[in-house]
Amino acid sequence: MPAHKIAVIAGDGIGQEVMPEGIRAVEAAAAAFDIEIEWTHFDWACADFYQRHGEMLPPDWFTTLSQFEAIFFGAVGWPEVVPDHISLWGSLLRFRREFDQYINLRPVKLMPGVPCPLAGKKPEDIDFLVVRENTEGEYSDVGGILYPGTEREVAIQQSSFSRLGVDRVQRFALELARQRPKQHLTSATKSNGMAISMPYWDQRMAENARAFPEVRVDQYHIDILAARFVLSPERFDVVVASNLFGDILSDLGPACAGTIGIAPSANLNPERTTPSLFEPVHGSAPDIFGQGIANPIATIWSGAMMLDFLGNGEPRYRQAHDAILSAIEASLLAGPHTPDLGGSATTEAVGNAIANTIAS
Ligand code: GGG
Repeated sequence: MPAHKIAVIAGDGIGQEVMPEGIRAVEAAAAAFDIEIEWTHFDWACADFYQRHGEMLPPDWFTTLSQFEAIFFGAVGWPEVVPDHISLWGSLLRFRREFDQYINLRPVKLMPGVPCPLAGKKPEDIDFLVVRENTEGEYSDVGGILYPGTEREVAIQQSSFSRLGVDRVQRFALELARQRPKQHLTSATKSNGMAISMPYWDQRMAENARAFPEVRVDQYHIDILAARFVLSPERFDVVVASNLFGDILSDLGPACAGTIGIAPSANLNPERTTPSLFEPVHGSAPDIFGQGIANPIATIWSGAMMLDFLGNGEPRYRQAHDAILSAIEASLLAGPHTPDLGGSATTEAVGNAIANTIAS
């Protein structure tokens, strides 16, 4: 088997600190299951690629990255150097949109050993998937400022919900729900307040759901849905949401499950015509960068999702994924723990412990 070619973009802030641990864990699992990975590193970040070039990416980035099967990504954003909307639109959002990674899959799981901020919840109570639309919706750079600098100044921003974009994410979520024991899908909407896009989202949901009669579909307005995440997370199995709603829910969910520091994500092009991208849900966290205390588990778990994706159904890749998940569970139960989980361990110590467990 030729080696899988993976592009690594550690990016900004704690992305630099967690990525070596992500790679270490994936390498340990790959070695245990006879999988070969070839890593190629790219220094595309705010500091200091943007500082030197005035752009987040080189002109040939699309051709360069197209040669890889997947991208392992850390974090983007360093507001001291460049405003966040410039860095996000200059890199991560370009990957998602131009590689048509239209599914952002974000598992939310209360892991054994992680203190849950919600009273009385057990690991079996919080175990669901957020499927976020990843290429359109409220994430938009269409619009402008009218009458700038005057009293009539007005900012206008348009969102877009295409039939193709809405249908493909809803059908992906329906299919995912169909394959799970509970066969339950929750759709996030706000059709009482957003009078065009969200009724359209709901209408397409009703139409798409017809092809999946086994799946029980319900829908909630985003405000009460957020409240239900906190009050009764056991209600959820698969949750499908637009780009912005999905972004918010997939931070809220992991916060309900103890820490965003362990939340993974996969930005998928399900057709595999372009590379998919795997990254922790968290960002660059300038407030803790440089202390070596960032939790590497979100990146390690994202690496496990990447291995599973690379295998495309091949059992040893699933076993490699499962070996990483077991090692994560062992580390969450017995330590060491980084400060977000109440411990004082370093990023490297947690990464070491997980890699050693995988290799043992
Ligand atoms: N590792 C992900 C990351 O750096 N995220 C920064 C961020 O602001 N992302 C927004 C988004 O996922 O839409």
